[in-house]
Parts: sequence; C-alpha cells; structure tokens
Amino acid sequence: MTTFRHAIVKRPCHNFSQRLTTVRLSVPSFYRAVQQHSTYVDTLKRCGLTVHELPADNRFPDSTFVEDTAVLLPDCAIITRPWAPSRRGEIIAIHEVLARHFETIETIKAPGTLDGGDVMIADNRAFIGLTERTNQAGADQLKAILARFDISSSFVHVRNSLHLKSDVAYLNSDTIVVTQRLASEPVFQAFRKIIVPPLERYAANCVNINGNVLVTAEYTTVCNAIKKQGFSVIEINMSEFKKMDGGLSCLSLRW
Ligand code: CIR
Repeated sequence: MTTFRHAIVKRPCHNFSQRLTTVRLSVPSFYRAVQQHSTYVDTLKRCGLTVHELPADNRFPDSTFVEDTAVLLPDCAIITRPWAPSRRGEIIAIHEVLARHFETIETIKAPGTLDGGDVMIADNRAFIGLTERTNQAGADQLKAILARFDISSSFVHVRNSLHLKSDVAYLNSDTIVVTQRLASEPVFQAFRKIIVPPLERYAANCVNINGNVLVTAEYTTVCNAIKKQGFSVIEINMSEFKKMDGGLSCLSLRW
C-alpha cells in the first residue's frame, strides 16, 4: 500500500457554485464550502501529509476538484485532458506545481479526454473508467504510460455515473468499497468487497490515506462497514461539494 507524503488542494472560489453539476440539490454555500475545505485540509495534515494549497481561481469554478487534472505515480505525474472544455485551463496551475515535485511529467493529448476521477490505482494495477468524461483514446494513452511503470490497466465501462470513483474506492491490497452497480464487474472479482447500499451511494467515494479511511459524514452504513473490516475511519462533512457532484477524493491530489 502506497504511503502518501504530499497532497495538492485548491481552495474553492466564490463562484464555485456556477459550473457543472447533475444533482438537483440547493445552491452550495461558499462560506460553508470554505469551512469544509479547511477541515479537509486539516484532516490531510493529521494523516501525515504536507499539503500544498493553491489559491482560489475564479476563472475556473470547478478547479477545487483537483483530482480530475492529474494522475500521480510515485515517479511520474500525468496531466490529464479533462472532458469539460470549461475545465481544460485548470491543468496549467496544476502542471506548474507538479513540475516542482516530479521530474517526469506526461500529458494526455487530444483527441483523448480523461478525468482523474476515472482512474483508480491499486498498487501495480490501474482501473480506468470509460465514462462520458473519459474516452477510449484517453484511456489508451494512460494505459501506455502506466505500462512503462509496470502498472497494468483494466478498462471498466461505467454508465449513469460521473466517474469510476463515484462507484468504487480502493482501500488496500484486497479490499474495495463498491456500489451494487459495479460489484459484479469481473475485473473486481478478486477483491473483498464492502458493498455500498443505494441510498448511501455518495459515500462510495472514500479514500485511504496512510491507514485512515476518509469517509463522508452521515453515511452510517458505509462508515460502520468500513470500521468493521478493521479500518480507522475519519468522517468529513462534504455537503457543499456534493451539491456540485464533487466526491471526497476529488478535493486532493496525493502522492
Ligand atoms: C465536474 O462536474 O467536473 C465538477 N463539478 C465535479 C467534479 C468531481 N470530480 C470528482 O469527483 N473526481
């Protein structure tokens, strides 16, 4: 299991409620989003990470969801090509900061599109979601890059979900958290599965950071099921980001 030492986050900008969302919930409160983001950053620090905080950028309302802009390996950063044209400019600031930490930087190129939320790396295996956001060309490019680092890739067709990681999270070498809709995917056959009930689907997007599993607060069934498997759980309130389709993992890039 990878030990993480660093994370990149980007503060929410005051117009972050004005971009992409598919959920029909109330308009998020900027004030509460900033508070929740700050708690998230403190939690990453509690998990032992050095957190590189980028300033808010009003030009890109979705830019707090940094996970979509890169895929990070211990020795290589891969800059994605987000599907949404309104998000493509986000990669410039991310590229700049990653160039200070990684000697090798690769990029996904047109006609490929790839959102980081579609990539789940499980040690030396990667699962790449083919979604409305990530196309075959983007997935093929990523697979070729990962192969150079001895990481094999499997593609997973995902329908009716924003990203692959809206439905599945890797906890450790034998355990995943997964929604019912992806639980029977043959590529996940070998894993022990913590199944997420439909009403708690949003909580499927959780993340294991150095032995602490960050889970969205108030999703009791999922939290208890993860604890029951022996993991230490930290609950985080994500109410404002959920309104913009953002999952817990997408607020940071970790390596
Ligand atoms: C978007 O639709 O692109 C943003 N509103 C939310 C992105 C969330 N990304 C993620 O969960 N990896």
